[in-house]
Amino acid sequence: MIPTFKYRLGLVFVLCMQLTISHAQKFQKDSTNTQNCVDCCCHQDLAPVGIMIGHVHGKRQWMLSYRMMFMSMKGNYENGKAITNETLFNTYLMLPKSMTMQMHMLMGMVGITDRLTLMAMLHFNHINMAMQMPEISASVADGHNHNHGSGHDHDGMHMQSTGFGDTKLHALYAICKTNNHQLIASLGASVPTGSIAYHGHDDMYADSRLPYAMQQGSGSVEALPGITYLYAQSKFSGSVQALYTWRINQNKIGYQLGNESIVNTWLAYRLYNKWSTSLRGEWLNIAPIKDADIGLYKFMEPAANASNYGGNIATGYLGINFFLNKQRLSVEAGLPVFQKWNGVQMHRTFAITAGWQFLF
Ligand SMILES: [Cu+2]
Repeated sequence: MIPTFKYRLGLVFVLCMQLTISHAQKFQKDSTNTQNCVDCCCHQDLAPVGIMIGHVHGKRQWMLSYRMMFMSMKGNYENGKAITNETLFNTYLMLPKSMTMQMHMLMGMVGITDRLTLMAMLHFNHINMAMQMPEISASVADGHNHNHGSGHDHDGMHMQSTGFGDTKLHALYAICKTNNHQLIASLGASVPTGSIAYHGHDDMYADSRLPYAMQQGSGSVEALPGITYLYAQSKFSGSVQALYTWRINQNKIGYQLGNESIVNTWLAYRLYNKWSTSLRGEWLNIAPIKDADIGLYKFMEPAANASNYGGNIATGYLGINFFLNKQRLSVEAGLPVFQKWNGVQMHRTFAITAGWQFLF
């Protein structure tokens, strides 16, 4: 199953690239002059706010943006099927109840030339996971006592981490750029500024690192190649995009988060002068974790087990943009339409991103 799936993944990637290139080549002929895109894509950027790489700038054109993303997860599933707590407590000491993730992203963008744009992005995250224990362990002194004093109210147990995530730097180059079309090759690097050594508090992982999902960074240097095709006119806009996160090295704790592939496609339409709306489909594949954090007891809870990571999710999004001179306010909400994760994991329930963007 796995090689076939990877083969299909590769095929989609190549097809996507081929399609965008051939489509863009058709219009390359029109691009006798590479005009600034002031009036077609940047100034009136119809792209949904969840899209991080969407366009290149004209020379010396700056952009500053802030985004806040909220994501929630719930329930326990094994390879896509719901699984009862009773079954899971045979293997794990604790179980997650729900998880929320809040990400704040600050981004700066500048056109170096009419074709080359540089971009930097800072992340600040707050991750929270609510936990549950089997009913009995509050009253019975069981065999696997793990740093718990007795008499805690386990209902309110949770773990959380807050801090800066990894910093991403991107170079975007327009292979083709006309009034209406952009074909952008992008290459980014992720600098591992986010902590991978967050410890727990109180009675949750008090003397140990929190599990992988609770850490702020990957700890690895990442290469972020991508290709984006953008069609933009004043009333209508659309895009196809393929992005990859290649985690190059094992981090200093001794594991390596899985590589990620994203295929994005969106359409946007201007409703009135100041409003636009968008529809987006996103497919995300995350590869499993390589090796493990040996400081974690893997039967503590599913997130502490490195084999419970990675999988696939397809998400549908609906977005709104509001334009005010050179500023843009946006919201985009997403619901998963399909998800299947490796091992035991929670399912994503919804995601919402709000953002402000300023062009100068
Ligand atoms: Cu921009």
